[in-house]
Amino acid sequence: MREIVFATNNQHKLSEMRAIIGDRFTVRSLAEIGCHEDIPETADTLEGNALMKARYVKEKYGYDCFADDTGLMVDALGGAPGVYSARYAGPGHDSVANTRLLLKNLEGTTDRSARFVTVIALIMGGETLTFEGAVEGEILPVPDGDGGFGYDPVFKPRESAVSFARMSAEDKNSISHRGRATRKLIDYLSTNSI
Ligand code: ITT
Repeated sequence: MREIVFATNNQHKLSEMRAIIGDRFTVRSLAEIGCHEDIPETADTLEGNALMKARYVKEKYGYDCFADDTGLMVDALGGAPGVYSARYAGPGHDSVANTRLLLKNLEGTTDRSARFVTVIALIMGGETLTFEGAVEGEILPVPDGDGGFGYDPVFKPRESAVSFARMSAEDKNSISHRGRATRKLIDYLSTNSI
């Protein structure tokens, strides 16, 4: 089986990615290659951060790999939290605090439109490529459901009657930002040997 490393410290992302990629490739985690540190992501774009994470693993560990950076862009907040989605409520990755702050900042707002965007950076051989996926939707007034992760309980995709947190993993992956970006990655990997 062909193998590729996914440069993420987020176990939810890893599970989603493995489910989307299925048995086409073996997706190896950072733990499996002995990388246990927090990889810096200090760029001011999703693409910049995805490239930073993938390059870190390639340069320090030597593996071909890919990384994903994801942001939730809310129109009424001028695109925030965007690239700062992971630390919207301050340092750390506390999704409950991030979500609470998001809902507070949207109190009284009628325009709830938003989109999730994922950029995947792939470093393979001498090549560096990026793939993007997005899903349009809206921010619900209160969290709904306990599946998924991160902002899923407050994000309802336009083509769904319920939040990502109420959808099966399969249904989320079929329309999500990550699913869409990953299918472009799969197309590329399938036609270019790894
Ligand atoms: P890595 O950088 O280690 O991959 P991370 O959790 O820091 O993991 P991101 O910076 O890409 O990942 O994530 C930005 C934030 O968006 C973070 O708070 C996530 O919980 C959230 N997020 C990412 N993908 C999501 C999804 O599919 N559904 C809901 N929230 C998501």
